[in-house]
Amino acid sequence: MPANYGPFDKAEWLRLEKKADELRRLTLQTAIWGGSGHIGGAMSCMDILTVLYYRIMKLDPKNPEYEDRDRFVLSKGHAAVGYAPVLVDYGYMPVEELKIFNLTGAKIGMHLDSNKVKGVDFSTGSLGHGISLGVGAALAARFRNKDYMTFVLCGDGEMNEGSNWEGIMSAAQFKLSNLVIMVDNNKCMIDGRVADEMNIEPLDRKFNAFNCNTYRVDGHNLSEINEALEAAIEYRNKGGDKPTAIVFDTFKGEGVDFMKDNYLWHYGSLDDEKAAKAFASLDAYYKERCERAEKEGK
Ligand SMILES: Cc1ncc(C[n+]2csc(CCOP(=O)(O)OP(=O)(O)O)c2C)c(N)n1
Repeated sequence: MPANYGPFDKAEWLRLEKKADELRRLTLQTAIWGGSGHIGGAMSCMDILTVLYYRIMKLDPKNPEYEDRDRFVLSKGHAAVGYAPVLVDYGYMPVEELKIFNLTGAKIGMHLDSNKVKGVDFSTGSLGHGISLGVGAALAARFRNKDYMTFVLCGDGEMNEGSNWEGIMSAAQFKLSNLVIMVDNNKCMIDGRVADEMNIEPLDRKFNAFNCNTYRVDGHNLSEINEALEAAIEYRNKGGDKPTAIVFDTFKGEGVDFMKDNYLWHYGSLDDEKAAKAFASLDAYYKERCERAEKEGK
C-alpha cells in the first residue's frame, strides 16, 4: 500500500483513532491468547505504530519483500505483543497466527523472527542493536539509489545502552536523512523508572548534540505524531543532511487505567477479572480520545 498523504483532517484523525483502539484491544487479546506479554511497552507505542503503518509507510502486505518498501526496525523487540497484531491486521498473516502467540510451534513468538514472520525486516529482542541495523538499511538505500525511508523504534530504557549512541554517531557521520530514529519515551523500564535506573534526559538535547534533526512531541496525540513523521520525510525530501530523531513522550500501559505509568506492567498476564477491567478501561479511553479529535481536529 502506498503512503497516504491526504490531509490530516478530522475524518482522518478519527479513522486512525479507531484503528489504534482496535489494535490496543487486539494487543490485550493476544496477551490473553498467549498467556502473557510485554503489555506496558506495547500499549505505549501503539499510537506511533498506528500512524506509521496506517498513514506514513509505503508497504505492500501482498508483496512483503518488494524492494522499494519503507523499512521498520522494532528495536524494542519485546513489544512484539503489540507489533504482531499490527502485522496481522495489516494483512501479512491470518489472525489464527495470533491465537497461538508464543506457544510451542507458533511463528509469532515473544520477539519476532524475520525468517518466520512476514513483514518483519529484522529480528530483534536483544536491545541496543536497532539503530545500527537501521543505519545499514539506510546506507543500502543510498548505495542502491532507492528512495525508501527507514524507521527505528527504540525504548527510552534501551537508550541506556552505549551501542545506540555509536549508531546515532554513525547515522550523523553518514548524513543519513533517510533514517528516522524514534524513542518511545514512556519513562519506565523493566523494573523501575528510567530516571532512577540511568537517567537519559534531556533526550532531545542529546539527539541535537549528536547532530540529529530532532523533534519532541506527545506520543499519544495522533496529530502531533503525524506532524513529526511528515516533517522528517519533508526534511529528507528537501535535501536535509542529518538523521531525524523523534522523542515521543508516552506512558507505559497507556489506555488501561490500572496499567498506566506503572512499570510493574512491563510484563504481565490478564485473568478474566483483570481482562474485563482492562477492556472497560479501553472503552472509556477511546471515548475520550474521540472527543479530543472531534474538538481539536480541523
Ligand atoms: C541486551 C538486552 N538486555 C536486557 C534485556 C531485557 N529487557 C527486556 S525489556 C527491558 C527494559 C527496556 O526498557 P524500555 O526500553 O524502556 O522498554 P519499554 O518500557 O518501552 O517496554 C530489558 C532490560 C534485553 N531484551 N536485551
